[in-house]
Amino acid sequence: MAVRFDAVTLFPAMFEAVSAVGVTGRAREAGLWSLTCWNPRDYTSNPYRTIDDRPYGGGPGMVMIPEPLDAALGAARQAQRDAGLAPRVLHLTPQGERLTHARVLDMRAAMQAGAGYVLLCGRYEGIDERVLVREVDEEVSVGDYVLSGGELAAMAVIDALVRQLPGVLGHADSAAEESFVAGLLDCPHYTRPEEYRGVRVPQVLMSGDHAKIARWRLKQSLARTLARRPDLFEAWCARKLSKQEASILAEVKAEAGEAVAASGGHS
Ligand code: 6GU
Repeated sequence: MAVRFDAVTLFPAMFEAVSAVGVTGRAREAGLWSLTCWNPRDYTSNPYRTIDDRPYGGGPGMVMIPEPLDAALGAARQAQRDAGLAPRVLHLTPQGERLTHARVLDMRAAMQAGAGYVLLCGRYEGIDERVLVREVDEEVSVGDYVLSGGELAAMAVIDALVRQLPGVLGHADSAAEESFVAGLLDCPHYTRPEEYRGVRVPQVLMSGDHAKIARWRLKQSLARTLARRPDLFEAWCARKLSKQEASILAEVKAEAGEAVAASGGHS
């Protein structure tokens, strides 16, 4: 199944990063996904090719004007319909819902069921609200900070989704991914040399005992998640745990408790 994205953007050149390079670049060259950019500037009707104007009510910054955006969106939607897809318009905005692994999998499912995504990338202070109300199906943010435009966020969506398509990652990569898929942070990784600047690779990783290695990795993941992302840790603990998971969890909690006690309750 080939996945198709269309991006409405004033800066199509930015998307070369995700289209041409690395895992996503190779997957695109292999025909697993495609991207077509639609530039609102190409849909302006005035000689200055203006795409923004001052906000009603005053204030700093400029707002993208409706007509060229609507025309670019319409062209992108039509191209998707011509390709047999049902277009969904995804607006990248800090006002959107946070992008999560679960959301990425929902988008993949929609695409596998025949949806295409039109990624609407704003610039300046934003897009005229009347376009958003009429045209947008979903809104996504990539975090609580402000980017200069939706392009980097759109590329984050594309990258995260393309990685989840069958045939994109090799076997080793997919295995490495399992820990975050399980809702935990990843464990530490090591490669040669065995000792680097006085620090040795943990002995267990050289033992060849795969069950023991898996147990160690899960314990590392849990300890890190507890320390750095208590929200994810709570959610993981609330699942139904296997005997082994429960036993590792008990160890991690005990050791975290000891660490707190040893610091006199200060972190
Ligand atoms: Cl989706 N867009 C912009 N402009 N800034 C953001 C963002 C999106 N997500 C976080 N910051």
